[in-house]
Amino acid sequence: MLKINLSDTIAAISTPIGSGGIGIVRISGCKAIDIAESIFVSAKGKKLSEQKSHTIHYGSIVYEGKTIDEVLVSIMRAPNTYTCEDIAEINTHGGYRAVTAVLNAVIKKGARLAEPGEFTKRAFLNGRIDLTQAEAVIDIINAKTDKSREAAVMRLEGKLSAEIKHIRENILTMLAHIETAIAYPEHDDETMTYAAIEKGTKEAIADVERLIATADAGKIYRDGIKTVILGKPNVGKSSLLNALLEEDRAIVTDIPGTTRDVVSEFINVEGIPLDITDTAGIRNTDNVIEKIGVEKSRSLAEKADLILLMFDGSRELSDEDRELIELTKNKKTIVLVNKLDLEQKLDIGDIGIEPVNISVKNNNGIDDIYKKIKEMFAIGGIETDNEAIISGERNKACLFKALQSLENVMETIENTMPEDFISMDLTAAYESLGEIIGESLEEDIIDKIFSEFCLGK
Ligand SMILES: Nc1nc2c(ncn2[C@@H]2O[C@H](COP(=O)(O)OP(=O)(O)OP(=O)(O)O)[C@@H](O)[C@H]2O)c(=O)[nH]1
Ligand SMILES: [Mg+2]
Repeated sequence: MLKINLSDTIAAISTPIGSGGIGIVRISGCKAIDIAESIFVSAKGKKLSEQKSHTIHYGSIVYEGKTIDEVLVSIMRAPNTYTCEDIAEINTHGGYRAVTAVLNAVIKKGARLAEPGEFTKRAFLNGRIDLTQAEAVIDIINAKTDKSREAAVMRLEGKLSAEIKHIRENILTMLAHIETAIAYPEHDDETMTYAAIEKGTKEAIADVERLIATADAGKIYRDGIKTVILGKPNVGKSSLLNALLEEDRAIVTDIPGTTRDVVSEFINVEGIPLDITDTAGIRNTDNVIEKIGVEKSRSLAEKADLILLMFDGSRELSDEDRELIELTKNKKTIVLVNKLDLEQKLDIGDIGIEPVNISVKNNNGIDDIYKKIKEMFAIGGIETDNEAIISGERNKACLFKALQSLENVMETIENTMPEDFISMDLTAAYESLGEIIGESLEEDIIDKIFSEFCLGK
């Protein structure tokens, strides 16, 4: 059982730090409305505690005799709020000083500074949302493309939870079946029991496998495809990054060894987020700074999901090029031959992979790169609007654990081992799936999940 103190009232700035149209201080907990009232002077002399739920009030925040800002205060009473608790939101003019001064006053009046994600954590602990939905909130906040956001919204709406619950119900039915068989052996027809369990387990396995199959797409929509542009110096890597971003982000010169530090950006390839990195051209060099850059390029290449391996079509294949082919041979790689506008001297046969021919200078062939990426990651086929997509390593690990337990069940049946074994593994699968929605989870794991949030959410 979780022992988390929900009795105190928490507060935080819920808007980004900086100048903006408005800044919001959010307060949640049983004293939220009283605390807001203690520093609020209504323009019409209203008392917040006497106002209806889900109403907005105009006035000022006054603390220790000084007016801090002109504000609008929204009050929302439990249980129909984000956290299921009383909430007051103070809308200030969005300057850093104004919001922090209001937050300080709120804290002095008895609220505690909220931890990252604590508002959402309360929504979870108060039972309004389950863990897949809470995680979906983080994913919506961090969504890099509309497709990423759509996939997360589906989880927030409970599509993934519904699927997990369906599989768990199936497992529970089987468990009940076994318990009855064990309790009333005289009524037990063993072949019947085994046949029913086998059918149910097969179904559960198929359901879990289907969800696992969405994990790659889920990861891509959430984190983006980690893409690294690799090549020897001067082939046009930084030029390609700039072309993809449609802005002059990286420095381009005709001097080999221009890029020393890595430059990373997100680009949106028809809904697929690409986390793309331009690297220092790889070559043997005595220059200390360049050497560090080259080492970074190598280690980034190791961790990448996708490598755009670039060659200069106007030069013959060099030892550096061959070294790069060797370095990337076990990676998902798209070979690009650049500078198609110049006289071609590169012998493609040497590379052994069908390349995409481009000229960054003339903006030629860039669409072919996009096409190739979509083909390679085959995510055109996953429809974010009608399939639950799992996201995050935690969920994937739980699904794999459940799958393993279900496969153990099948083995037990094949070897006609005692029903107790089946019962044990089904229970394990049931619990692993429960971890996804946040049932039977340890407190520290829950804390870790919510610490990924930003402040004020
Ligand atoms: N003709 C021609 N020149 C190009 C093309 N793409 C890039 N260049 C030129 O090639 C030179 C090198 O380009 P960069 O983008 O700096 O090359 P890089 O691979 O980033 O080089 P390093 O950072 O040194 O590793 C520049 O002078 C570019 O203008 C192309 O498609 N055709
Ligand atoms: Mg460069």
